[in-house]
Amino acid sequence: MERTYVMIKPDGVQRGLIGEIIGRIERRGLKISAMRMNVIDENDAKEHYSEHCEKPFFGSLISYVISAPSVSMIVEGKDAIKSMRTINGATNPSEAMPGTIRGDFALETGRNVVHASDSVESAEREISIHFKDDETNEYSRIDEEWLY
Ligand code: RTP
Ligand code: MG
Repeated sequence: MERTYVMIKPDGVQRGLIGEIIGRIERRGLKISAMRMNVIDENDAKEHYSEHCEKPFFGSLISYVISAPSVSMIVEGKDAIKSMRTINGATNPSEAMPGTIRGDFALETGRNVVHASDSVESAEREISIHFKDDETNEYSRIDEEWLY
């Protein structure tokens, strides 16, 4: 099993899309093992997006991500990293397929509703930025035996 870090960004929270997004993750069969709503600390946001620190959009990306509360989650399951990226859709919503979160709910790259880690290394790095070890939960989903 793999785990990944998922964020419902401030626009997703402010547009009332939390339930919609969590519903899609749960219905797919992925398991949410940690979840929190908070305004992300500015230094944590900069650390989270450090790969983009030289990009022209870095400043606006950081202000956007800390502009209001976001929802942070650890999501687990088979190929969780790739599956979550597929559920989210392309970074630029105009290229995101209908049926994906970005393809159904977004128009702008700078307001694209959700984040998910892009590799095993990114997932572990991002989880350690946003969660302490004792914030994760172990439990069985009742449908696990049909999913796997
Ligand atoms: P994310 O990290 O948020 O899941 O998005 P991603 O992997 O699909 O895309 P990434 O390249 O990592 O970009 C991170 C976020 O930066 C904003 N962005 N703005 N040209 C632009 O103005 C631009 N490019 C990227 C987006 O919010 C993107 O999700
Ligand atoms: Mg990314």
